[in-house]
Amino acid sequence: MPVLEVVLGDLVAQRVDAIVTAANESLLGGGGVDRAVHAAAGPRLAEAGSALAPLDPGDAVATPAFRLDPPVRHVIHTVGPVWEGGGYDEAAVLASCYRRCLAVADTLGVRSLAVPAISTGVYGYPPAEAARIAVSTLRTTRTGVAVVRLVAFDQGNLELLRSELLAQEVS
Ligand code: AR6
Repeated sequence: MPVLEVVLGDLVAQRVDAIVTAANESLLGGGGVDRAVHAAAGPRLAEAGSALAPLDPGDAVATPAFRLDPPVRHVIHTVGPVWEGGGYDEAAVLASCYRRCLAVADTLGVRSLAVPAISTGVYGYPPAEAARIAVSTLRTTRTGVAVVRLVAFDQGNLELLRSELLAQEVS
């Protein structure tokens, strides 16, 4: 089980072995965090991603990190669920994203991984519920990844993730 950390900041600035991007099925890049990751990694990221597309919601795949600064060596692309009210298995798909990211990270020998709050931007997932799923899934999944850093991009997500971490640690 990994140690979980929560920080406020830019995913692309994290000094870890691999970062997770919240992609769409084309893996060609898009808005939000995916835009920042593709901008930093350069155009070969979209080339490598599109060769692996389409990627189903809930799944994850890895590419090299291209122009991202070391120590980041891999980008793990995952496709979160689009929030449609909660009746379309969104929670299971979101949990699957986090589990699959860890499984892919394991195949690469990744020890430190930074993840954004998948689906809480363009895809509209309610952030409190998304934070609960992120923390509960990551803290209970068996993995060789030693540290997972949850990167919040705004104060609201930071507080939600922190309180989930506290609540679930004592439960
Ligand atoms: N670092 C960390 N977190 C960030 C950053 C950043 N640089 N930028 C945004 N966030 P989103 P989604 C946060 O929309 O909801 C794209 O077009 C953001 O505040 O990036 O899964 C893809 O190509 C939010 O909390 O991803 C897909 O089409 C979180 O990252 C679609 O958006 C996720 O927001 C995926 O939507």
